[in-house]
Amino acid sequence: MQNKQLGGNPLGGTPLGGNPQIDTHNESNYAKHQRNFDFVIAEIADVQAIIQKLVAFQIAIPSWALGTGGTRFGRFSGGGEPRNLEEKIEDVGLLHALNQSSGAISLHIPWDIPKNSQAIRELAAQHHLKFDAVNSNTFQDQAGQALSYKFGSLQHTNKEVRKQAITHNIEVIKHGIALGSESLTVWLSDGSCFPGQLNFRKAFQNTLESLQEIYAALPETWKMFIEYKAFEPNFYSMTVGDWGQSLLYAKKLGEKALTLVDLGHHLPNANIEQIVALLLMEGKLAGFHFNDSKYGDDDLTVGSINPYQLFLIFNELVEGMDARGMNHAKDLGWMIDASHNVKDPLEDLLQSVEAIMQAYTKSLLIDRNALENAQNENDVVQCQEILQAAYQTDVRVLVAEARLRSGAALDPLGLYRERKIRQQLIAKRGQKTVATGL
Ligand code: RM4
Ligand code: MN
Ligand code: MN
Repeated sequence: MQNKQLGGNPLGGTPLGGNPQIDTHNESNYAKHQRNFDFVIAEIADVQAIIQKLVAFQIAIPSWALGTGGTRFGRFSGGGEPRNLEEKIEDVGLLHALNQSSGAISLHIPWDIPKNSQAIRELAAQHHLKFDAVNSNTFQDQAGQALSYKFGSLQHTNKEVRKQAITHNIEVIKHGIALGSESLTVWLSDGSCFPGQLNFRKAFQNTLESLQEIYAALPETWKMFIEYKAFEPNFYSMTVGDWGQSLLYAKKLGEKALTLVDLGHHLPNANIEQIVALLLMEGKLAGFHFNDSKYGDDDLTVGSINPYQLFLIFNELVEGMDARGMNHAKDLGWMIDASHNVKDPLEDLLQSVEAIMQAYTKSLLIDRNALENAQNENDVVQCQEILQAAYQTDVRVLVAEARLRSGAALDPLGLYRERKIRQQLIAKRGQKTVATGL
């Protein structure tokens, strides 16, 4: 098979259509796909409108998810990991060529500082990628850093430490401006590990004042996403520990500040769908970090543990966004935040994107009028039937049809394996490469 390696993409061709390997793959899978599609559309109203929404929907890929995630006990590289930012962009370009739903990359600074922003922008554009939110990092000390974040960053009792963390965030905004990003995500590990360690009120006020300085450096069109997390690495208190605290900061900061929901950052059994509904109602939902979890911030593949919860979240998202006349694809930030030890990261990301697309599709199938009527009648049984009817529908063929129409592969994971892409990456980059990140 011809492999032109255009733009470093092992699939060859350009990501948007005209890709010989994708075309061949789609031709050989087309007949089966069409049979399934004809069967499913007979049952579904507004199929064309749904497919258009799926085509438009894009999920950003974090630059730190392209290597094998480590735990504090070990890290087992899978081989062929991207060695630099350029190769990370190539990997996301590859994902996007395969599914046409991963059209953006989110950078974590300083893990991925662009040396030449213009060249990086051009490379991303070749792969039809945009730059999503930039992420600051004040949860680790970097080599040569003057002051330590051991006892927090924006909350720190020492003004000099706070100043250093503020300066870092402003630097991150500058990198983002150079790349064409339009939002800054702030996730803080600040908090305390033991009772009495921290004055909660002062920690909040210091954090707020620090965030205010960062907020003041945001360009006009930018947003600040404030991500919360219930515990870890601090195990007694987190200074942005839940959506209430995040919302409090966001309200005090102003219009550009919004709350970011990471699915793995709640206490067990939290009703995330209700949180989402209320944040949307307040116009304060920034967007998502998708992943799945069984216990905590597990960062497992989206949909691998609790796909029904993901569907219920999308139910609230679609209902709430439609109520506010929002554009599903553009008005919230959609990003994956997952990374772990045992899967090929690219396969993992293909699975995550697919799970998100399926949950979104199912939520578009919910009979909204019938649900509203059943809710008004307090017909609880019927409410459940309506949700389940959408959830139990096999929508894989609709997601595949959207891919087909946008020039992506009918079966991205199948094609990735068929073409032995990981082996190609190992041949090019080596077996023992280690991507920057966690
Ligand atoms: C945190 C949080 C942030 C991510 C870091 C790597 O738990 O989810 O979003 O940037 O991990
Ligand atoms: Mn996150
Ligand atoms: Mn996390």
